Amino acid sequence: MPDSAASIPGFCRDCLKEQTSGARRCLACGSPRLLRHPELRSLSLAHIDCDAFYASVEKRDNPELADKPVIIGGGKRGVVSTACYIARINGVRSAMPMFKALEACPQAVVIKPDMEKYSRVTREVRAMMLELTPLVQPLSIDEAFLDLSGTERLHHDAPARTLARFARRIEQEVGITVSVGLSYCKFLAKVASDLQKPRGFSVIGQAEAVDFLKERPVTLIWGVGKGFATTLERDGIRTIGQLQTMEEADLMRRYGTMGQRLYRLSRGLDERTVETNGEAKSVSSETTFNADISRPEELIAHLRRLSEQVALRLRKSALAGQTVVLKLKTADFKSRTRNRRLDSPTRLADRIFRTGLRLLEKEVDGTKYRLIGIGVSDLSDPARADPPDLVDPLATRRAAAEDAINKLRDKFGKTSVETGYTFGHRRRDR
Ligand code: DCP
Ligand code: MG
Repeated sequence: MPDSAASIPGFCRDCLKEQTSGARRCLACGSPRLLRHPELRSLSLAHIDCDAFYASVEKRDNPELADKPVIIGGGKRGVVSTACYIARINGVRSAMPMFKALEACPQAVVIKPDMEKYSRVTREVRAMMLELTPLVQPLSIDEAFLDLSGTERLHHDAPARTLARFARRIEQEVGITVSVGLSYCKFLAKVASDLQKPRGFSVIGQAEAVDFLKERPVTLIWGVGKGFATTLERDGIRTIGQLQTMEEADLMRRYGTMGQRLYRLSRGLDERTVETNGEAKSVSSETTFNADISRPEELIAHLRRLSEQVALRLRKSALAGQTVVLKLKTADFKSRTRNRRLDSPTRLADRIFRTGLRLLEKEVDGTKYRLIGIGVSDLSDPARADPPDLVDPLATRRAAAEDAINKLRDKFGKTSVETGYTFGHRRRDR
């Protein structure tokens, strides 16, 4: 530790004692969990994310699991929802097929998700967040942004210390752990919360932002998924540092509005504020095509992918929806929205997809579309979703989807739906 460490503001995350020396351990309690940062007294935008959320809740409720690898998943979908950090050491990851996870970690204890219980914990954690600030923006079942600016007087403490106290309280009173990211903007607060998981607390200050980002991959930037990263890579761009050397006009010419985002976020410029905009009314996903599409099999492939995305977001936000909404925009910018209400709420990609397919069937008449979207509204708690007697076993589900595709095939000829049918093959691979 350099001598100057003594002059950098810092405190102990265990006993909260201010640290006035550059020592490696807390002078009061001996803990090594010290937090020091030049901007520690001024930063106030936080992102908090629970560690291995479902698994931590299960471990809390069964102390025998404490030292064992635990995987949450299975049930209707044969994939891993999450795994505890012990199972992750063995290579288990979220969204991995369960059989692969068990190959990697055969000794793991597998537990089916109990969404009702996790939602309860979410509500508890959220209520405690609201004691810190009214500016809480939940992003999913286990994470939220918090704006703590102006809360010093209320808490008689700087935001950083209030957050450390909060993390300690969650451990003591809820029995799970969280990781905190503290910065001056949403982008870097979210990045920071992921740096030191589990039980992390990372700070990214204004002064270091550009340097911090320089060596990182472009995928760190919000909205840069695998597809867009491939586009960037084709253009020779891999690191955020490369974006930092490019002109805004150039990036916008190449990538449209996304170019502007790349320009700004690569430089740590992010003015988005923490919005408390109430509860979501619908969950949806849409895509605009590069070239207009009329072929059913292409539309179906997009519908399939988007349905998976909607289902993932529903799972992550602990929601289910009862009305499926299909959205189309024609080449001449006319919108078509079609709804169907289900017998029970759903959070399954297959049910969303099949319902969307039935709605889509009536719209494929040679019209060229520039956009397709699928979503669900009438949101509710997932506890009542997809009652087993109403949800077909996998084989019947596949058959139903194939039925619908066959209908289209009858209507438009065999080859027109050949690719749509690959959907059936993909499912079998899982
Ligand atoms: N989840 C899921 N399917 C996924 C990803 C997540 O069902 N593909 C669920 C289970 C997670 C919860 O959402 O516990 C929160 O997601 P996170 O991405 O925050 O993952 P964890 O909290 O499990 O782990 P981490 O410590 O990395 O945050
Ligand atoms: Mg988490």
